[in-house]
Amino acid sequence: MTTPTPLLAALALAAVLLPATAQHAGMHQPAPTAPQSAPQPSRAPLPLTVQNATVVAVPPGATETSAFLTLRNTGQAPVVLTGVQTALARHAMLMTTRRDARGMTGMSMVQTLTVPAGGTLHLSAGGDHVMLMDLTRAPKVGEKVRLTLTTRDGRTLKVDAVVRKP
Ligand SMILES: [Cu+2]
Repeated sequence: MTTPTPLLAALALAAVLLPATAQHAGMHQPAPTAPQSAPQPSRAPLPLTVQNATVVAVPPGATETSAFLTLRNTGQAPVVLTGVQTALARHAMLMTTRRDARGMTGMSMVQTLTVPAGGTLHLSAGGDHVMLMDLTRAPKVGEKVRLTLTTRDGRTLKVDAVVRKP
């Protein structure tokens, strides 16, 4: 006996509509392994400036946190972020937060986030953000945490984010 299609549809819908807390507790998938790009010393640096890079301080024993920053693209082309890595977390990923038709907020992993040409991408609480899962240690308030962002064209941007209380 095969499972009826409506059940599968309902399960898929439930997965999409889970609230943010449930997403953070259990729905995160391990980040896909980012392709290890070879050193590219001759590539031009990314036309990005970084402001307010923050890792949110969490209590001892916490297993995950978020990182926020503002990226400004001074270039003529969009910059597409495809991943993030840090020694602070075994899994780091790009996430977005959306409000559904019923007003429920949920977050989901996304493959890319784009900094528009001449524009700004705000990574913030309640919006697009970086998720740090399975922390390797407790971040200390005031310390700097290195985040390495990867772009679709294989370049990287190293960001030193400061651990701050929310
Ligand atoms: Cu998240």
